Amino acid sequence: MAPTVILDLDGTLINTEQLVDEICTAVVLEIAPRLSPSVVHDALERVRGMRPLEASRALCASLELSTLERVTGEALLERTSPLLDARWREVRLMPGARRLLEHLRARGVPFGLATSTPATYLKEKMRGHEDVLAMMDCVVTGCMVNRGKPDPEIFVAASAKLGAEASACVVLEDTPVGCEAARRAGCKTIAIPSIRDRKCFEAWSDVVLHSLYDLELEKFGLPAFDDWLPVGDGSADRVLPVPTIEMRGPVVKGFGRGSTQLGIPTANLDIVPLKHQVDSLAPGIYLGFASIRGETHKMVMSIGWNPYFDNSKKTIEPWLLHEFESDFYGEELSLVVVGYIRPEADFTTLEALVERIHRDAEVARVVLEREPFVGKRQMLMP
Ligand code: ADP
Ligand code: RBF
Ligand code: MG
Repeated sequence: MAPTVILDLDGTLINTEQLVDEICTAVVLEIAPRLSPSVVHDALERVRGMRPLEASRALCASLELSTLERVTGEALLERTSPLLDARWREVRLMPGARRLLEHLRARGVPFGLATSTPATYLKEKMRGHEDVLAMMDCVVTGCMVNRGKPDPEIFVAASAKLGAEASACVVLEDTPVGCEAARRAGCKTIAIPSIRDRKCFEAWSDVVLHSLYDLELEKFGLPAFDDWLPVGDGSADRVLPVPTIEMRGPVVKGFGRGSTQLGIPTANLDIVPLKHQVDSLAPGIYLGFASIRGETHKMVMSIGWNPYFDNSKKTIEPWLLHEFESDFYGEELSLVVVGYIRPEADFTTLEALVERIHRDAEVARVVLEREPFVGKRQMLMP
């Protein structure tokens, strides 16, 4: 039987998780100022993927809001819902979501949505992305099942609607409860965690990825993506063209270890004013062009948490492939990001990390001379 795909929505196809975290944390801290934001954040990560009322109840229970503040799951939801409703329109598609759906559609692979979101929120969340919803061969919402994730019911229902055996379905999920539900339904499960703890996915997933860019569909009997460009010369390296993203800002101080520890200086940008651009790019290693002091250079950059150093703060770190006479802290740097190379990796040694970054630079030196990348260089011309 030809494989079929079932997709989760929040955190998998659309980027709702930061918004939900922001609003829920603010409301919970208003109710219980005794709590720290990081405790609330961890509790929120544990309820991700559940239906709203179940998530709200579980949150109240784990933070003892019901016993200490006398607040029920229903009452908490009544406070968070209108705040979220007012802001769903800010929600954007996850990087790589449109590419995935368009690829599946072009190859005739049936796919549907299995979301804990009730139908009433779904329209609001998908405002501006109606075409994405319209592409689905079926939609199963949280209000169409008796039991929510981690119960398998929603994936059993979605596979039945798609006319497929659960074992022929490949599920994409970002939460542990979602992966558990999919696995228990008998589906193959691809985890793309939207929470920091990746270990808890292992029991329920066939593979744990970093982003939709890292999907290797052929490993699940699905047609492979055909937009990766080989670097050539017998190397296994390849580059994925991505929608062009421009960023600019003054160069800020980083962790102060790029040049000293790695011999690889990276000119960090402040991510706060660049939130939209950063959200448009999955964490990972990219290539593009950088302009500083009136000149344009090739660059490779990392966006993310640098697993080797286990940073808790996301950074944007471009290494400009040029020798400079002096530092340029505080000076205006412009970037155009054009291609994706690989996910951020953890390495057992510093030497392995450095060697890999030099290989990324070599890839950039070669492919940035070619279309479709070379033409993007002029986006940085004054
Ligand atoms: P930090 O942790 O403060 O980013 P780094 O050791 O990574 O420190 O050094 C980065 C600084 O080095 C940049 O801010 C920039 O001023 C300077 N620099 C010099 N050459 C380069 C280069 N080729 N690419 C990026 N930054 C460079
Ligand atoms: N850090 C990681 O922990 N894992 C990586 O795979 C990784 N790849 C990188 C690739 C490039 C092209 C660059 C410029 C940096 C990369 N880094 C990676 C980040 C590196 O750890 C960072 O520059 C140092 O932490 C210095 O701040
Ligand atoms: Mg740096």
